[in-house]
Amino acid sequence: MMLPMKPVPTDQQRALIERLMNACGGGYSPGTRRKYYITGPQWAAAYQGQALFHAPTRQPIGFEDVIREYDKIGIGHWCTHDTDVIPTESLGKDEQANIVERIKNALKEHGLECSMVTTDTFFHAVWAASPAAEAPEVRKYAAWRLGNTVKIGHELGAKFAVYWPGSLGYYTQGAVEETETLRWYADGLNAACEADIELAKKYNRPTLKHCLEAKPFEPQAEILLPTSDAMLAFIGSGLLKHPEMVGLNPEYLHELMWGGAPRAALARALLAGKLFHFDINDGYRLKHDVDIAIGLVNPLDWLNVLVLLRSHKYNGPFNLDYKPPRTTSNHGVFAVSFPTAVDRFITLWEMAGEVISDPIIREATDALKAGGGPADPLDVEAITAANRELLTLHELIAHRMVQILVGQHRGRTHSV
Ligand code: GLT
Ligand code: MN
Ligand code: MN
Repeated sequence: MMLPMKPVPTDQQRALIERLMNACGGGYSPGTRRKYYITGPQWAAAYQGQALFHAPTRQPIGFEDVIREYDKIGIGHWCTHDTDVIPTESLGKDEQANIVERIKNALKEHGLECSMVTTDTFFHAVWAASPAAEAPEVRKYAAWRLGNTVKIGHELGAKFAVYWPGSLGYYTQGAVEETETLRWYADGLNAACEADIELAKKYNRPTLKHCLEAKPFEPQAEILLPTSDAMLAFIGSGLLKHPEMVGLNPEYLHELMWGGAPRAALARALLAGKLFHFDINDGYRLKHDVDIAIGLVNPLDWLNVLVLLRSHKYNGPFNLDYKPPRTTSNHGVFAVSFPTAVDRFITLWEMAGEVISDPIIREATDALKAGGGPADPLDVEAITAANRELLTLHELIAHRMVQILVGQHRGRTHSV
């Protein structure tokens, strides 16, 4: 009979975590991790576990510590909201310049690059009626905030600006006229693009890639741009002055949340030439934004997503936009959450390469595309019969992908 384990004294708990992490194996070196365009958000590492209904479980942590820990792990890029690092009341003031200088130094010291900047247009009370509110002063302030973030982006060497519209929507219908609000939202993006064109000249840099991020259910009851497809339509609506500067930052979970297939959403963005940036995480359909780390819920779906992106040579950032669970400690965030998330991404990326070159999948796919060659191309029965056996390959391909996912393609079999 197994004896129950003795309580683990607090001063031995970190050592236990380290020992079990080592026992897990399968980790990559920081050097290997840095070869991937993986970006680490300030807000993900600094998240204290204070989801709705929850008190924080972790201590606050500043950007200097986050950048240092990302360096140790081998996460080569960092990104931030304006107010993750600069207090709202200091934006645009001398303190902003001082903080930007400190960020530059920390990035330089640790050999990280700032990949992306984003404006927080959801937390402060000023955004209660959205950044595209009726009051012109709110919209003017929003336009200023977006331009100020673009400026910070240029100063830090970023290539991307992300826009999650946050509270663009409503709780009760009728007060908001949707077409008017969307026009106002477009005005904000136009102001950001125009500011960018000027700033890019001043700093002698290319303009940023401006990426819209959709989320279907939060933080309003109804969202005006709830999906990546809605955003594609918005980019093509004629409201944007520089639609060529604007693309998408889809988030895996945000597409899954509304019941979509993330891989199909990404495919539509690829076809439109708008897949600029990608937030990687995991979670469940038709639930709130749980932001679980990549591959912990849907590894097979993730493998499929990466097959699509690898085969289309997507070369933008993979942004670790997830929230370490509130059961994880401050130590655990950097000892377990981030290294394991990065390593699952790399493993799945490598597996996607195996799927693409797998001789069985390749032959099966080629055979499906060759078809059965019916004698009479207008005879519906003959066409159906010619493909009847071949179509079994759909299921065989799915089986093969699971084999690759669990390592059975390398001869691993399971016995009781
Ligand atoms: C917020 C949202 C994320 C976005 C961030 C960028 S803010 O945490 O839930 O999905 O990517 O603004
Ligand atoms: Mn996101
Ligand atoms: Mn999310």
